[in-house]
Amino acid sequence: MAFMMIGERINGMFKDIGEAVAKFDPKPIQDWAVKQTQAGAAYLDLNVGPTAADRKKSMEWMAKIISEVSDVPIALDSTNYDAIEAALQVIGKPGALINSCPNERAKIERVFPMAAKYGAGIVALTMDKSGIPLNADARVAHAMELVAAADEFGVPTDSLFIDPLILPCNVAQAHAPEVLEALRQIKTLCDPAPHTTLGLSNVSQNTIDRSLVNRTYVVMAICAGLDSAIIDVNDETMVESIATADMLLNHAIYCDSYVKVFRQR
Ligand code: THG
Repeated sequence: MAFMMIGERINGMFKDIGEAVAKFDPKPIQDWAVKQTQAGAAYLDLNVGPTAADRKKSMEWMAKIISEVSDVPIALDSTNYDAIEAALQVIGKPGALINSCPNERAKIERVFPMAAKYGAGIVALTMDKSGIPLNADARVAHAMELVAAADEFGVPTDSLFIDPLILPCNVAQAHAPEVLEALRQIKTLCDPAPHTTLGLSNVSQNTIDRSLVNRTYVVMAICAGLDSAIIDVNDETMVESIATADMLLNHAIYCDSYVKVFRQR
């Protein structure tokens, strides 16, 4: 399985996007959609950010203007499921991702049937109301229940992306190896295994060389079974590291231009 990059940049936590959402100015959002598409993103994450006045209206509008400039499917990143459903209706075709759903029954009952109805994938988080566990075993136990829920609601395993949730290494360093172990075990839960994903840039928040921390961890995670991640797709050194890890694991056929081939997929 070739690695899938999910572009992280259309997120209201970035100042330019937050301002564009507030003013309904399409330009910065469409520019980042094109730039990330050209860099090889398989999905574009879309998060209206913490300051959006009307999350439903903002999400619908963003999905519409992004689909005007890019054919890459959208990962709808919100805790507001009515906003996600409105955007799924605007998108009007299968293949989007719902980002995300924790292992909580009421949320599973809202999200999983919606995914089945619209032909969307689900990013499912290994956490519940009590938060994110430290130990790999507890993360895997959540993953197992989420895999069972997908089966229950008719969501194909191929549409399920389990996110074992990486945290910033400067404040939660012990989580990094537990996430790697969880990734290894999640890939053995069922056959075919669910996809795996991470919000990779979380790991490097407030560190001095973010790119170095990101690209080192992503290579370790790919070796453990990570097959997609929400990342800075415009970080060339990271994309090169991902392409090389993928090739060395024999997920992609070697040719001299393998980095270029990876970006063009
Ligand atoms: N799992 C899932 N979805 C997620 C996350 C996750 N979505 C959001 C996030 N985590 C992944 N996306 C980002 C996007 C940006 C940053 C981190 C993760 C980031 N932003 C800069 C910062 O906070 O320092 C903003 C800098 C700026 O303002 O310019 O690091 O884990 N399923």
